[in-house]
Amino acid sequence: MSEAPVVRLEKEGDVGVIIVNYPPVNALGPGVSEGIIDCLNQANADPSIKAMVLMGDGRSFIAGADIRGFGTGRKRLPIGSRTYDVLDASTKPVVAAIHGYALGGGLENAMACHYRIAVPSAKVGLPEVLIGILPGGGGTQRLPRLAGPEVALDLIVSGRHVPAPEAKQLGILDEVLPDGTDLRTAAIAYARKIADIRPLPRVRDKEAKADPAIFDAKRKSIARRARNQKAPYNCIAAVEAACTLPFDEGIQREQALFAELENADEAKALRYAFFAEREVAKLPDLPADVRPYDFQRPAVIGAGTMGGGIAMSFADFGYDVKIMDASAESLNRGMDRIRTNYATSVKRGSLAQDEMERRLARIHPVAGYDDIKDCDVVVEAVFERMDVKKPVFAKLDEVMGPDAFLFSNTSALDMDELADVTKRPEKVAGTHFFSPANVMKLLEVVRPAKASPETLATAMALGRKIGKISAMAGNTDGFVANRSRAPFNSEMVILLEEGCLPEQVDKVMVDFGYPMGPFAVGDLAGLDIGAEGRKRRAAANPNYRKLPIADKLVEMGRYGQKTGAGWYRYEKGDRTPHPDPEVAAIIKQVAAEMGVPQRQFTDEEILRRLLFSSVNEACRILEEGKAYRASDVDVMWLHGFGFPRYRGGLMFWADGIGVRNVYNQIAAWHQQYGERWAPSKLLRDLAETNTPLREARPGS
Ligand code: T1G
Repeated sequence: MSEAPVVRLEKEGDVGVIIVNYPPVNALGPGVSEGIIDCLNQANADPSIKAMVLMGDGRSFIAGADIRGFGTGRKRLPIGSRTYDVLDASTKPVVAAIHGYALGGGLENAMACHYRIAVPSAKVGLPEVLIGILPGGGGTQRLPRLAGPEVALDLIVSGRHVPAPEAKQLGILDEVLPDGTDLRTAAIAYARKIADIRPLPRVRDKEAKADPAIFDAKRKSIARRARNQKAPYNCIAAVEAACTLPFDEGIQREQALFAELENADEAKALRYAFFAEREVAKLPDLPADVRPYDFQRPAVIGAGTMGGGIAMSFADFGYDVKIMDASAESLNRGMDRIRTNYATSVKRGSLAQDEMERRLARIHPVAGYDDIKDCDVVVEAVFERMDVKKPVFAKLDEVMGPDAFLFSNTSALDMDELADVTKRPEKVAGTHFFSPANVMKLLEVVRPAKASPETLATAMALGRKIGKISAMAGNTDGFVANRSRAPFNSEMVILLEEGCLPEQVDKVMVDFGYPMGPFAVGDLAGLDIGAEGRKRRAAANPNYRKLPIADKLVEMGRYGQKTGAGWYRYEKGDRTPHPDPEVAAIIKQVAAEMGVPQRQFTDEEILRRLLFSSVNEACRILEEGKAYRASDVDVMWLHGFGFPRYRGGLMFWADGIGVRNVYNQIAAWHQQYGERWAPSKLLRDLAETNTPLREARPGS
């Protein structure tokens, strides 16, 4: 049986309904644009049709160009013969009827239509900048004409999705239908209503006028966030062209600016990140029919920084959540911290006061275990020590219903050991949130050996349901994210022994694209926290490479921001890190005691010493089968450690240098520094076959 056409024309009396059917999101895949053009031409040639509707089958209007086609050299329709041009030339009105998403080329097609209507739940946007390009289907020329240059700059440079009601207010939509209206019926009625209106209202015939100063102002306003990137600036230039050039010349300018981006490293990295974030949700070794349990009543144990942030995550996504702590006093402290966090967001303007109240009302502080026994999922977030977590799990096992899932927020503790405290190990998994838990998107799901497929699927789904990106990790010390990061944390201190200063290393990493340097981050998190972990590892492993400089600072009580001094010193009430000559002296003294020869470092060597050490460890993790994919490691680094997204991720970035170059450098440092730089077997094998890191397979 021939496949259903990706685009079809259905006649409803004097209205032609053009329907796109290219699951799952009606991207403009092969044949879709051509299909739309054919149907438009057919309907325009049919005298019995007075008006048309363009809409999508399934869950969405059109979600944009087929991103998989970029960088493949796939032939595109020439300017003048694209859907947008055929819509412009249409002799009959076309109504875009939007549900789900109209994004990128989807919204561009809608803006080339004469009218746009949508259901209230629809979202529209031009998110191309998020994959390192710009709207290449006339969006940079039509949106300024439809909604004004300022709105166009906001939407095109941010890439944000706009809910239908707001899009109506901005002038992008002509109508938002009442809740529950049948879109197709309403669109046909709308088409009949406007069928005879002439001249046809074409967006290209409008004018976009702007104060030229807004473009430089926009460039200044994005400077920090858009560091090392080109796409945001090309977006601004394209919108500027809409306000300074006739439409067709503006289209040519848009194409030229688009062509500069499509095959640039930035776009390749951002496309990779887009698909990596979708791959990470796939659990290849779980039965295909496993379904996550649709939990409804979460509870959080522990109202500290992490527990409070986790409770906020549930409340932010509409869940009523119970939270408890060991004492009423610590519970109240936790609730105060939650209120303060929300109030800060309200003050910053990122959260409305009434929304804050609604979210707060969903967080229910409760006195004890008896108050949570009806919950169906519990996230334990007590102090990061086994002797504290074990009694909590034993108690939960005793109190909670037999079907309740028990998850632990731990960053490194053995989940098998914790699961074995219960009589329901199949219901136990790790859910490692990153601090601050209500902000950081990564949720690392740790799989104990006895966890059931349903438990793992439920933990992964829990992350998605509260706005996180869930990534699966094997139960190994530090799991995947922190274990792959650990060598970076050591190497950065060892560099100091050899002659670097914290501010030099931090500058290298900020210039690379991190929002903050690793030493400044250490001061923020607290140097005493890291010291605990180092002590535990040194006790467990006599060969553990100690970090005397870091230990010295902690011995001196220099914990970072919380003590006014750490790697940097801080003025009272100010979080700005200031290089501290006392730290330089400590470094010099400890290095001299260790007898480490001092030398100068190039920025590139500092960068590679830190990141290659983690690439090597990530290869070990993959070798051991503790992560599914190299791209999963990249997703963790993007969303757990702030790795700059426009570089794709740790492994993607290393591939840009070349797996052989990475291996050879690590092998050389192995000769120079000894075992900590021993190349992993997987890395050696990949180098021998010149196979990109991101094609590495677990256990290979
Ligand atoms: N191209 C190809 N595949 C896509 C796709 C796209 N545009 N959008 C989604 N997919 C796949 C995705 O990989 C996943 O595949 C499945 O669809 C479900 O996606 C000319 C040049 C629409 C908000 O940037 O933002 O138009 O994993 O899991 O959470 O100027 O998908 O199942 O195999 O994300 O419901 C502009 C990108 C393109 C939109 C739905 N458009 N997509 O989210 O589902 S450039 C975009 C999204 C462009 C023009 C320019 C989201 C979504 P698989 P999902 P979702």
